[in-house]
Amino acid sequence: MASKEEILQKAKNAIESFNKDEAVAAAKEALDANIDPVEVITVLTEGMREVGDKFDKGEYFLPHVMAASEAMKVAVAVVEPALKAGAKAGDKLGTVVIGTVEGDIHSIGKDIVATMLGIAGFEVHDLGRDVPVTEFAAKAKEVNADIVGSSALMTTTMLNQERVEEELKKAGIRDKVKTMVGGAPITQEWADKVGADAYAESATEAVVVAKKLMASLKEVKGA
Ligand code: HCB
Repeated sequence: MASKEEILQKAKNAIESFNKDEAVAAAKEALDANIDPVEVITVLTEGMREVGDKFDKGEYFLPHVMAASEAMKVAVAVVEPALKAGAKAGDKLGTVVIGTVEGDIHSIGKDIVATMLGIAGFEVHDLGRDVPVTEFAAKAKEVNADIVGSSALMTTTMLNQERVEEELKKAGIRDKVKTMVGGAPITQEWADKVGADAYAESATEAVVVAKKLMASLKEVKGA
């Protein structure tokens, strides 16, 4: 029987070699071997990052990236039910509105963040990708959100995270919500620059950050 490390390596390799069948098989094998689904998602993400790095270096081209994203999607779909099954029942931690900003169709990372927040106990309203900046504020108002999370993967679209902040102010709810920004080009410096309340580097960190934001929101509201 393959060891845990071997199975996880297989899953990562499957993404890096854009092999959907192997990605699905490795994800299933991981679940059968009782490997924590969060660990599986983490290695799949690492695989996707490697593909991104190779794309950056000119070793891979867009069709490779598209094929790798497909492999990532099907593997995540295998693991997701197990992640959800492990979700803690109990009180809702808070309400989150999340989406990838206008002009940006990258959704893999945002999807993982949305899933992990849901599993942690947040009510998540996922607006999808290429979301008009006005929609973040409108949805936040509609569902009385505690946190508005935005994702941006391109230097050109990250500017729209600042516009999300502005729209929340225009809607008169900026002081009622906490904001979290993320995505590959995003940094803490960027979060500070646009006036976001927090930056999260990964989906697991997004959960930690969201819980901290809830605590600070409760302090502000005196709850
Ligand atoms: Co895309 N792409 N792409 N792409 N793509 C990037 C982002 C580049 C950096 C690649 C490069 O040139 N080096 C680049 C952007 C350059 C720039 O900054 N200006 C780029 C480009 C240019 C483009 C197109 C314009 C290419 C073209 O058509 N010529 C086009 C975009 C069109 C558009 O959006 N209008 C495009 C298309 C694609 C796809 C469709 C082939 C595919 C996306 C599939 C999909 O998402 N459904 C794709 C992919 C996969 C990538 C790379 C290779 C990987 C992105 C990814 O999924 N990473 C990426 C290279 C890279 O990022 N280095 C490349 C894996 C996930 C798990 O990581 O960072 O997204 P993540 O998310 C993390 C983390 O950031 C955090 O948690 C997640 C999980 O741990 N997080 C949050 C994310 N969002 C958060 C929100 C929060 O509130 C909190 C935390």
